[in-house]
Amino acid sequence: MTAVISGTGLWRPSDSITNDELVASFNAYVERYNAEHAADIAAGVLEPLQPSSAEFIVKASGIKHRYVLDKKGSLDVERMVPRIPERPNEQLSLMAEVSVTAAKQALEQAGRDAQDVDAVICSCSSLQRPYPALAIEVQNALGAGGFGYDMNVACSSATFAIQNATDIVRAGHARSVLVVNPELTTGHLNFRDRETHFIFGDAAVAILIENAEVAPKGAWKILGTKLQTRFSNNIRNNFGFLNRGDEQFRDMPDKLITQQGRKVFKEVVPMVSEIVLQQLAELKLKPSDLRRMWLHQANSNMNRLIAERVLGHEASQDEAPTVLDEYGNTAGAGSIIAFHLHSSDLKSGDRGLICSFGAGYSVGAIFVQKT
Ligand code: CO8
Repeated sequence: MTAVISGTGLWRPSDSITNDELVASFNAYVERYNAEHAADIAAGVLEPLQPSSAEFIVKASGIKHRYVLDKKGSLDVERMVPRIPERPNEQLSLMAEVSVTAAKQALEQAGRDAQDVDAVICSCSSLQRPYPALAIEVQNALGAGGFGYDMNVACSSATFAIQNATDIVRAGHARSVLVVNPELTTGHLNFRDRETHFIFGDAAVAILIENAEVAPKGAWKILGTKLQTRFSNNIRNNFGFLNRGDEQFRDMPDKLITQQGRKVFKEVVPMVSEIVLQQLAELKLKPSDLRRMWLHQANSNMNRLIAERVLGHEASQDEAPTVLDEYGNTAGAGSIIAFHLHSSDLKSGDRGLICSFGAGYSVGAIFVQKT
């Protein structure tokens, strides 16, 4: 049985932050911190904080701008945390709401109703709550049937869920599986950390995976998938339900994302390019058979290197489109945003690669062909 991607959808917040705005807020915080701790800094017992710079951010990452849930709270030097009012249990939760918006677009693109959906997978880097599953809330809000469950594979959340959905369709358990990937990353971003404050943005995507027999023309046949993980502490978030058992460490910065960016860069680039090349060979395809690569959107220099190692030449924007300049790193959603915004011009028979990489480490490669 063949599985296809028959629709995708995208939600993004209306608030956004430029690098200059982000750096102005961060540097105001640094100035204030250093002034408040001037005596300890002068006595050599405390290191002064260093300012951030918009030039560094663009050069090191390619990011110029990001969409965020709450600009005011994120930039307010008194707070530097998005303000996200809690909702009563009777109201649709925020993550379900943004997922439903993206899902409706994906269904519309595929010409489907929610009643056609037999399963929902909600997969993302940070789930809003442990249970009931967000996927079941989305299933209920849409009026879909079947079953739903949540999963988390950090930046590879969407691609790993596509593999799950493909397996469900191939096994005959469902004809249409909806994957939603709500990445509200700023809830877990430390806007006071110079190393990471500029990296992430918020977005949600949805992908409809269906049995090819019921899918519309123009859907993307899934030619092959490859997942790989290798343990690393270089991207880590220690937030979890056991934290409340140790008040001393409960609110420490390691309960937000921390990373050794340089190490990640060096270790992940070879890992991704090797997996893609191996899988191409297994599918009896050549790199030149790939019309386009929709790569994870973490760092433009990283994507340039990966694309070059796979294709054997520097990739153009047409071969490997970038969206992170506008969206920042939206964790699992990045490669799907690139696919959603930059795939409609491809023709029947064109092949491409959706590829994620991130914490874990985790790599997900989905090879597709337009029908
Ligand atoms: N402004 C100015 N200078 C800075 C800044 C800043 N903001 N930050 C660091 N510097 C300084 C450093 O201190 C360093 O100074 P020195 O040379 O004196 O030590 C210098 O600039 C160079 O720093 P780096 O070596 O760290 O700079 P890099 O060129 O490596 O760039 C990056 C840093 C951009 C972080 C880069 O390494 C990178 O993008 N690496 C890959 C990271 C990656 O792909 N991560 C994947 C994360 S996604 C994921 O899986 C997580 C999912 C969870 C999502 C939810 C999160 C909220």
